[in-house]
Amino acid sequence: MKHDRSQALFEQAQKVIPGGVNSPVRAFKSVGGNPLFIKGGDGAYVVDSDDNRYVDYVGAYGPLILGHRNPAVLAALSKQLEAGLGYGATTAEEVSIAEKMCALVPSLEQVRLVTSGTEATMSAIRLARGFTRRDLIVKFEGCYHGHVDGLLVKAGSGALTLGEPDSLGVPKSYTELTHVLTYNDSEGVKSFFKEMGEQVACIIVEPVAGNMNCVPPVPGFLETLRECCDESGSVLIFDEVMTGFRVGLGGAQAVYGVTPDLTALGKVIGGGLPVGAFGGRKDIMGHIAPDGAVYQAGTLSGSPLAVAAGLAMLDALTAPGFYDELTATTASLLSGMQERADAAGVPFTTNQVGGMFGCFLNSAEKVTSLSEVITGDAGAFQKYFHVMLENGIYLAPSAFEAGFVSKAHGPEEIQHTLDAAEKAFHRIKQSV
Ligand code: KE4
Repeated sequence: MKHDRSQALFEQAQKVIPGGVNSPVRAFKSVGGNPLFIKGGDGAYVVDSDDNRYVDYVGAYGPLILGHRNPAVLAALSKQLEAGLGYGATTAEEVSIAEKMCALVPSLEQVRLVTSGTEATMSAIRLARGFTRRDLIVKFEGCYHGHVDGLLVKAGSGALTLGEPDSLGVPKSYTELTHVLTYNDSEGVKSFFKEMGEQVACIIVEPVAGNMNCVPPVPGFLETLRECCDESGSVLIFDEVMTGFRVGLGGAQAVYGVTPDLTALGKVIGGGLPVGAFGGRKDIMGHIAPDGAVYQAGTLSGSPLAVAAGLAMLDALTAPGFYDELTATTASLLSGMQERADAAGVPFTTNQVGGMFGCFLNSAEKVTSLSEVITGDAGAFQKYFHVMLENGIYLAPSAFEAGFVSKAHGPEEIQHTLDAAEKAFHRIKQSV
């Protein structure tokens, strides 16, 4: 495959954009080589600036669960374009999408729209602190909740990818209020809360971790967080920016049957347009301005275009059998890859929840912790990534990102992926 145009664009981009990218994980830093410049997408495919076509498992990092340029989403957007782009005022459609989200997501009694996942988690934490009048927060190592100052502590996603899980520019006084525990370590959470619970404003957790690759909760973990928060009066926040409407219609909270007090959402609800949301118990949300004393605002919150796309998405997601089919397609992909890795004698294991998955080049039975994720063979991942890319499969350029299947991925795309995977595993085997 030729990448001359992407190469030229990258050189041009680096002159005017830091690192040549508008988000670090796109930079290919951990896999080597230069980032692709994507010029379009269609269904399960993206096309780069050199007209190379790839089966896409990034899906804009989760939003494109219907695939690129879904006709219903495009129709809703073109209808909205006829009316207007934004008003700085409330619209009937914002009420409709709030009603739909509250009907679908168990914890939502009220919800406010914002413009990114970072804004959603930042607002939820401020609200939890205002509601409890406490300052301490708890997060988990390897979880990423956006680039909120106080959460860039042992964070995942791009922070982990670049090997900088903490960030310069964040005052120590901010991170001293953030306690980092180990994901899936229920006993560790219990002992921390026994000592400090009364001081904790909130726990924020990815109910399925997707920023240290895909690591589902072990049985009892989410229930432990719920119990600890109930006993200590802390607020339980599920960061479902990635898992919301991705792992199931009601999100991870519906899949696992644990209801948080607040939920952060994003990605899928905007269908690829800038959106986020936070919501939950009415007695907590009532503290948000203008009714309450916790301030939160946004010029583009509830953007009519994002809301139009989101409403079209939610309609499609409520179709009977949508998640059964998405889950089955994802499972067939992963079982096929496991077969080919085993046949090649390459250590390989996978995780899956709904239409979200993780592939690990290591020999753990099942990866349940960050420590197991980072034991993965980085060199093998680089080979895997580039052989897949050269064979027309676009994966996230990081061993710490989850993969996403869309409704547009069918048997042809799965077979194409498995054929590429077979080549990748044999390349890894040859280089051992
Ligand atoms: P944004 O501010 O990037 O919209 O959302 C932040 C965020 C919050 N919570 C979770 C669970 C998230 O996964 C994210 C963002 N996810 C990453 C991908 N792992 C975004 C990709 C990027 O940073 O470019």
